[in-house]
Amino acid sequence: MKTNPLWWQKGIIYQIYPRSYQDSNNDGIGDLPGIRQRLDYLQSLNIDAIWLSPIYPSPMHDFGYDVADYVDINPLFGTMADFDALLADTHARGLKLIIDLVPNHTSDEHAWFQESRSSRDNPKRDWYIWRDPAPDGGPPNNWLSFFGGPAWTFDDKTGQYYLHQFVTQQPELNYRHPDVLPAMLDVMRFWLDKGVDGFRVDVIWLMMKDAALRDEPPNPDWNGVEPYQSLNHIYTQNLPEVHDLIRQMRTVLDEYDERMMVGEIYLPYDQLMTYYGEELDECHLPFNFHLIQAKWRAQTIRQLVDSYEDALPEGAWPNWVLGNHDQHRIATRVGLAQARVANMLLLTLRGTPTSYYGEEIGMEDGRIPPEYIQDPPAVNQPEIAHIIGRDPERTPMQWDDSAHAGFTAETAVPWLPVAENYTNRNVSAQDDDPTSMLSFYRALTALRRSEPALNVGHYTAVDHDNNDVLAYVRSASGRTFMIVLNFTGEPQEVSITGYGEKAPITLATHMQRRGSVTLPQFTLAPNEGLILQI
Ligand code: TEU
Ligand code: CA
Repeated sequence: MKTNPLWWQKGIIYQIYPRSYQDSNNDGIGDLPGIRQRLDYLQSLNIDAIWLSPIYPSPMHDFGYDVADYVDINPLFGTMADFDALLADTHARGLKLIIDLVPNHTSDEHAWFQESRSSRDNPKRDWYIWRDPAPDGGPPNNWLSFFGGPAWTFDDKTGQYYLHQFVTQQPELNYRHPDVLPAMLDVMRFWLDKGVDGFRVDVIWLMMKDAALRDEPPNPDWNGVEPYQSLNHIYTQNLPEVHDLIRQMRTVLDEYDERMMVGEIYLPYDQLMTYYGEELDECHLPFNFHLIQAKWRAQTIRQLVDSYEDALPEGAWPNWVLGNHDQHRIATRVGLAQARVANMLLLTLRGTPTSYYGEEIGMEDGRIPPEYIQDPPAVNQPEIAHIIGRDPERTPMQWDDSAHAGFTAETAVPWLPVAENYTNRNVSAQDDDPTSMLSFYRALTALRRSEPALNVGHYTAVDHDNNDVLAYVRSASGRTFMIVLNFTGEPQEVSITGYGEKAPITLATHMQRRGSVTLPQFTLAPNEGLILQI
């Protein structure tokens, strides 16, 4: 068991996509005063930290991940005074606030890029990655954008290409230039001085690129769907030099009390672990996205949890994620009934859980009519928009059954349409229903908070012979819970030996279920999960 756990180890992180949470001024876009109005609700979820996706000034080509100024607030979201008020109120309630930091690229409207593109001899020219055209006039190499097309755009004024692995309007900073990282560290200090508790760092594993800009080799396993996946990204991702940058970022955080960073990193476990740092001197938490990517099978998840636990370096703290603003929602991926099992898993595994707004009420992906599609990868690649488009998981929070689900005024036009199921899938409808998904989520988070076994205790897998059921034990200070999860829509017979006979049910996905089970022989209902006391 972890002794003296820090807030980001013991606590639950809740991600808010600010555009979609609560609109306070009826322009159809969520904002900071809107979030502030919902602090009662946030507190009622028993979460510990709020992470806000970017709120900086931005032309919104990538909905805020194209930052035009790192030290200000986008007027769409409010003012710096609104931010300060939100931070103060968040802290007053004992909650932490994590903001998104997007160091890999800026907006093309950022002053740094404006200078950089103005002439080849501008002092900021090499703050970005510029290269001459290839001999045929085309891009300098074969690198691709995640969002379709080449990763290079030609700039007429100075006759060179600049690198961008996302939209054209997101030029990439050059961290091989000695002045770039210090500028970003100053950005971090600006927010840390204000009192923010941490950063979620965007695409931290992409921050360094091959100095020689070599062509990337083809990916032999490409399934032919997403062009970006057709190359093996050995020269644009996970370069060894990135660790030195991350260590320097960590050093800044360590100048303050108990601040943290969680890095966005999509990598297999062996490589993911290197982002804790050899001396645990890099990311406090490198995001573990494997529950999002794995097949939803008990066996697969068991293997994934065990291999993660095994791969964790000594002293490194684990974390788990079911969804985010880039991924189809969990309730859509596994179904509404199974989403309760998924939440029980997330909130009983060892390690910091991150919930994506709406997961607590079982929000599903919205249906986006073609004329509403806004996400750049979907706009750029209409043939695969239904697969890679991210608008569906970004639809407005469903608060009640009034027009636009209470997200914005009836007369306003929300920036994305509210999901059709909002009339019954909403906070208000679930609030007073003791067996709703929301009540279940609150019961889970309350239990996790009150039981050291669940928030900081040991994890042990439990062997038994039903391959569709995952079972494990969490324990601390003499208290032990067994979690048993039915990953299927069929009833499952379970037989667990070695843990005694009768085990009282502490919490069940089907909340009416009470009493106890007989461990050597019991039945789980379809999509049922139980937390048992051992
Ligand atoms: O995402 C980076 C990233 O890897 C995603 O592009 C992901 O691969 C894709 O959405 C499919 O899963 C981060 C942000 O989370 C994303 O919203 C931004 O668009 C992107 O960086 C650029 O900043
Ligand atoms: Ca607004």
